[in-house]
Amino acid sequence: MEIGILGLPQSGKSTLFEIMTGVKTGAHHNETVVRGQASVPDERLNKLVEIYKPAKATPAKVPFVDVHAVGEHPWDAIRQNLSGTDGILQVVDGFSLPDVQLSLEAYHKLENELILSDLVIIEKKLERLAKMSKKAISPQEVVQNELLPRLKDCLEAGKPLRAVGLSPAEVFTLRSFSFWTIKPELVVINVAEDNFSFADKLAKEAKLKEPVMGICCKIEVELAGLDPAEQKEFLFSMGITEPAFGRIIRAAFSLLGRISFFTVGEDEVKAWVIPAQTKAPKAAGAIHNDFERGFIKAEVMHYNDFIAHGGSATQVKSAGRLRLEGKEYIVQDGDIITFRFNV
Ligand SMILES: Nc1nc2c(ncn2[C@@H]2O[C@H](COP(=O)(O)OP(=O)(O)OP(=O)(O)O)[C@@H](O)[C@H]2O)c(=O)[nH]1
Ligand SMILES: [Mg+2]
Repeated sequence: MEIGILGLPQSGKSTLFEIMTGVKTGAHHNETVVRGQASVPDERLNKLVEIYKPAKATPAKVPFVDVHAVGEHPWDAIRQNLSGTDGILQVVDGFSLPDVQLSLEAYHKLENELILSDLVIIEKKLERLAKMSKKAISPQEVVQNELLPRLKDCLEAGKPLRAVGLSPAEVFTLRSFSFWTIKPELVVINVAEDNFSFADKLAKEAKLKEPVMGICCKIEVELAGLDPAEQKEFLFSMGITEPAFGRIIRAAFSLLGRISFFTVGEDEVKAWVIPAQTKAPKAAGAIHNDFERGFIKAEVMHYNDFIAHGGSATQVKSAGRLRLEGKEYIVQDGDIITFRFNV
């Protein structure tokens, strides 16, 4: 799961990227994209670490990409760089222009550039297909040829492709195009420190289909520089319950349909990110290919059961809540799993 951070120039993308990943972009200012990893804050992982006291604790990681778009047609140049990106986070300047209409215009300005960039791709492909002989067109292109006109209509109406309501199979057929606007999008309004309610106000008035949330990057930067005790005090004094970091990651998880499961032991307690509805062997494959290849069974207890039974796997077992699951088991958010495999 990788998330690309897009936004108009000087909207606060790099600031947000640095808050999320800790990677300073200053050293990479000549590069159009910079990659980094955000550690997923998860109270459950902290609790498991408290109980197991492992040598190593590893939170789940979510890759983010900071994008610095310049020039005439920047999006076409960046498209391939972000082809593996699962979602887009658009940062909108809500601090220098605390006016709903102006911020919305800023949002749509970038959105329209992305729509236009996708449209050019479709037009080129349709032109090429029209010139090809029937025999030279691959079966996949036949499907694309049927789909693309519908997508073109959508873009020409000023709507992103995610508004078309494509099936997962159709999205799969179109993956080689790396369309911008087919990706799920989270809108993050970068608000001024004295205007927290601005994002809610914008969300209410704009009625976008995409989820909207507010963050004050300036405050979050200050926050990141404090130790945990000072952070708590600072948050309390600002009337904030938690750093925006956690809210953004959770929103991204829900937008992209991701869940976490855990592996535990004396050596390491670790959280893993997988798509919801993943079957046990595939989840095992997130750890190691051999685990998937040689999958036999998954020994599963749910985090909630584990905590309800005093953090004792033995008690979970005697209560009959430790399950042995097979290949068809769909891993649930909060599962604690030991994989049995044979290679
Ligand atoms: N007042 C205020 N300024 C901010 C905030 N967030 C970012 N800035 C300022 O806005 C400017 C741009 O921030 P960046 O994070 O570099 O923005 P960017 O979108 O990465 O910019 P480019 O990569 O140049 O397009 C910097 O001077 C920041 O200090 C904020 O929440 N409040
Ligand atoms: Mg930047």
